[in-house]
Amino acid sequence: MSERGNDFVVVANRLPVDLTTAADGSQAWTPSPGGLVTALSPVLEAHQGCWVGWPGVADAAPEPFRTEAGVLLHPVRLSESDFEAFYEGFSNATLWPLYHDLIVTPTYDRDWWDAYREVNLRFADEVAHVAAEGATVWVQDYQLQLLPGILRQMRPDLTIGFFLHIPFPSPDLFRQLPWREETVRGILGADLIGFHLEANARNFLELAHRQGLEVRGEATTRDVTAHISLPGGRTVGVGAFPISIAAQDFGQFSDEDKRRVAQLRKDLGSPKRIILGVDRLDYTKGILQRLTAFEELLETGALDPEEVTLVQLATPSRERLDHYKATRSQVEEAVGRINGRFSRMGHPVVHYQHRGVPKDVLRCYYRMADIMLVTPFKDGMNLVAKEFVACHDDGSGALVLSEFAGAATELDEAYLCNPFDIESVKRALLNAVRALSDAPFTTTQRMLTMHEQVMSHDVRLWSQSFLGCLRITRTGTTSHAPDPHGKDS
Ligand code: GDG
Repeated sequence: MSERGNDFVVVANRLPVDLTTAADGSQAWTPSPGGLVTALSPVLEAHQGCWVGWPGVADAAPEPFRTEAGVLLHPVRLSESDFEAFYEGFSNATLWPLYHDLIVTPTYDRDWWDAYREVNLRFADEVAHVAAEGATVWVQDYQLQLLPGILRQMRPDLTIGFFLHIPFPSPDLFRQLPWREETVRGILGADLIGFHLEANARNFLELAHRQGLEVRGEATTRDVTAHISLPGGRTVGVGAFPISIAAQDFGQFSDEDKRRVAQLRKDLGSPKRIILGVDRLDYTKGILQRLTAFEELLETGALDPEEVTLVQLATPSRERLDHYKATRSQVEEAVGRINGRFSRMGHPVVHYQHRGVPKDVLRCYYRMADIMLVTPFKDGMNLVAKEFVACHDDGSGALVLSEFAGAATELDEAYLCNPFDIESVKRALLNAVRALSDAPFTTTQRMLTMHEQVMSHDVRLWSQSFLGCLRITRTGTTSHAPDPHGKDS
């Protein structure tokens, strides 16, 4: 199998594979398609594409292999200590809290930074190995911010895009980072830098301006009208590209699915209203705050425990980090307390599950829920909000959404709230509950408007618009940036 000569390379911290164990104990690597895979598959497939990433298990790496659709998966090996310092440490205990506006205090550790640099270098070596002359490389997310700069040095022939999936903070926060110049230099190795929101892009442009670089134009959405000029003459485009979901995959409900939805409702005791939360168990997601709001509404009698049930699905995440352990304890304590106060035997008012569910089951939960509670303190986009909306093509249901989620820019027909203000969360939740009974025409209109927005702005549009702009940014050079429609191969 030829590993060189890939015209289009995606690089992400994680490879889209899982290590699965069969009944006989044998282990195999199996592709695990997620949103990013769905978005990029047409381009990857049309261009002999290659995906470079860590397979998710320390000190193990399968041989490179092709998926059924012909995409080459190329693993990068990380040791247990790389995982601790690069991934858990610098990525998730330094950058994650800093970029989410200091919801918890970031740790600045020099050894973690060394590991971050070293792992970015390793990724760059692997990419340089698999990318064809003049190939396009699309680097994903905060774990790999140095990669564009390193690759630019190693392989000036490449067209490089970089997309950040989490928020980019204001320059006043960012300047805390002891390695801020090197980080910005790394990102600026790209030809095009994409953020979810114009506000994130503006933060980056402001930072570049403060570092003395020439900035021209304003950031816009799905377009490149802002540019940063670097000493030496290279120009970098900056724009907003709001990510979305494979909307079609969520919205289609067969009769079998509908029976499943009805059964789920029955399993919960057929309450009048079901409120749902679905999150990775992360302190940015505001799970405790939404539980507190729910508890206070039960306490005052604004909500009746005989009529409402809250279901919280919390997928385990970054479980070895202290802030994540603390968040889990607080959430589970609140669930226990609320149930202790307001449940009857056999009828808990909060159903809590600390494990994931398969995607086809998750769709049924979304469809079953009357109200979706999405209350992050800060979120780059939040796909859960869009997935819920995609599952309500009939206009049923209502979305309570934090103003601090990127999705609020597009889903402004949601019941918006400020998660830092419990009264605001209570108000939005109560308004949604009441509107479903008192103003069904309004709630239907609001949901249908959001549904139309999500269906017409899916993840395909995201990847097409980014890659289209990347092509334009490199126009006049020897770029072979792929046609985003996958037709030019
Ligand atoms: C980062 C940014 C940005 C959750 N529980 C289950 C499950 N999920 C899936 C959801 C959704 C995904 O996980 C979570 O995506 P979010 O966007 O909500 O949040 P992050 O994980 O923080 O993602 C975020 C995103 O990157 C993309 O750029 O939107 O702002 O933080 O797709 O469906 N899936 C299954 N079972 C579960 O129990 N199958």
